[in-house]
Parts: sequence; structure tokens; C-alpha cells
Amino acid sequence: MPYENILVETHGPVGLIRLNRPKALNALSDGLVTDLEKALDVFEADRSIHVIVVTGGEKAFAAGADIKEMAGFGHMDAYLNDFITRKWGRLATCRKPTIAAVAGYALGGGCELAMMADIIIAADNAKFGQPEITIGTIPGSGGTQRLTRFIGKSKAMLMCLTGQQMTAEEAERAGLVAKVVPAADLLDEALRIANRIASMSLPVAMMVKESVNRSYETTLAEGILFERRVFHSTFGLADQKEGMSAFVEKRQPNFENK
Ligand code: DAK
Repeated sequence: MPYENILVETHGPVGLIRLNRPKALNALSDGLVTDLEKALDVFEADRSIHVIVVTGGEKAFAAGADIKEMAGFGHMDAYLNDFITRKWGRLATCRKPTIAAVAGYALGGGCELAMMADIIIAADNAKFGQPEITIGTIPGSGGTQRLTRFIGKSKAMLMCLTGQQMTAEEAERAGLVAKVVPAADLLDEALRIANRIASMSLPVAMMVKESVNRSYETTLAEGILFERRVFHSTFGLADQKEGMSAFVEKRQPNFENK
């Protein structure tokens, strides 16, 4: 499917989406977010794809929502049209595991988009920030909520109230990022991790994801109950039989994703 603002590739069981508006530092225009939503829908529906990687360019993952596009909007344009809300959360609702491979700027909506992925891998030149306050608005796609859960209140306040950016190294220390790698190795490393996840049973990987995400939505007791029910359900999978048999027989498992 042709897209105007993204490039889409498959690497075996891994679907790769590259945000591609380099002249605007991948500013997240309505067109880009629409393309992203469509590509995610396609990968989600494709049984041969197990993991989705989203990346940007060397200078920017994404420098935020497209300021030029929204600058003139009034409150009713934003509110009544539910401005840029509908499609924005698609990455967060993916059921398959997702990785954001971030180089350069991940600002505003760019940082928020990265935080919607399950794992963030950062290049050593990555910079994360929520600069919305510097342009007279506030984060609108989870910045005040997800960032606070990732790095805690004090650091989130510092970033959201001052617009101050965080380096890749700081982001790793704070728990925003899983791993920092040299910029030249970013995509290889993201694809290596994606392929490792893709070698597991797809339904089990999806159950792991669903269970970890549950911890953000519920109490510990409810989350543990949820985890236990999902754990019990894995005993209905052929892949559980295969995985445990392979261990006992000292061989590699051959998962059939069922
Ligand atoms: N929007 C539009 N164009 C942008 C842009 C952006 N966010 N960021 C950069 N560009 C454009 C620049 O205008 C410039 O275009 P030309 O002048 O060449 O035409 C080109 O990209 C190169 O940028 P610079 O010349 O500025 O490059 P520098 O290296 O000097 O600076 C920078 C890089 C990233 C520090 C700077 O561009 C910058 O500060 N950019 C803006 C960062 C920012 O404020 N981001 C937050 C935007 S607000 C919501 C969902 C999401 C959101 C809200 C609601 N819902 C679901 C409700 C998100 C809001 C935001 O992200």
C-alpha cells in the first residue's frame, strides 16, 4: 500500500514503519498519523507479522505534532472535531508487541508516540522532551500521564514545566528507555530484539504484553489475578506443550503460534 508520509518494510516476521517527513523533522501531521494508523492496522491483521518496529530518521524520531497545521485552530475546531485525537492512540492499542527505535528528537507528540510502544530503544543522540509549555499548550497525547508513570512525578514535572529535554543516557537511567545503542546500530539492534521476540509463540508474547500493560491500569491484587488467569490459559496452548517438551528433551522449541 503506498503511503505519503511513512515507509513500510517487512523483515521476516517484523513489520517496520519509518516516519518519513524529514524536512519537517517528522512532525506528526494529520496525514502522517493517518498513514501510521493504516500501516499499523495492516500489520496487526497480518498473521505473518509478530512484532512491529516504529522508527524515524537520524535527526528526528518526530519533533511533535505539526505546529503549522494546528497553530490557527480555535477551541471549537479542536474540541468539536476531536482534533488529532481519534487516530493518535493506535500504537498504544496494538495487540502485537511494538518497539520504538528512537534517534534524534522525540519531542511533544513524538515522545508521546514513543511511549505508546512497548519498548523504547534509543540511539545515543536521542533527545526526549515535552516542550508544549514553550508554545503555550500542554502535552495532549499522554505526556503528563505516561511520562509520569515511566520516570516519576518530579522528573516528569521538570520536563513538562520547563520543556527541558532529556538525553538518551538520562532517559535510560530514569527508566524511559530500555537500552541505548550507538546511532549507527539503532535499527539493527531494534530488529535483533524484534526478531528475538518474534521467535517466541505469538499468542504467548501477546499475553505477556497484555499482562504487563494491565499493571498500568489496575491494582496489584487485580493485576496478579489477571496474570494468573492468563497464565492458566497458556496451558490450553499447543505452544506451551511444545515449549515445555522442548526443554525436557533438551532441544529448541518449534512454536506454531497456537
Ligand atoms: N511542527 C511543524 N514543523 C516542525 C516541527 C513541528 N513540531 N518541528 C520542526 N519543524 C520544522 C521547522 O519548522 C523547520 O521547517 P522549515 O522552517 O525548514 O520549513 C524544519 O522542521 C526544521 O526545524 P528547525 O529549523 O527548527 O530545526 P532545528 O534543528 O533548528 O531545531 C527542534 C530542531 C526540534 C529543536 C525545533 O524544530 C523545535 O523546537 N521543534 C518544535 C518542537 C515542539 O515544540 N514540539 C511539540 C509540538 S506540540 C494530541 C496528540 C499530540 C499532541 C497534542 C494533542 N491529541 C491526541 C489530542 C502533540 C502536541 C505537540 O507535539
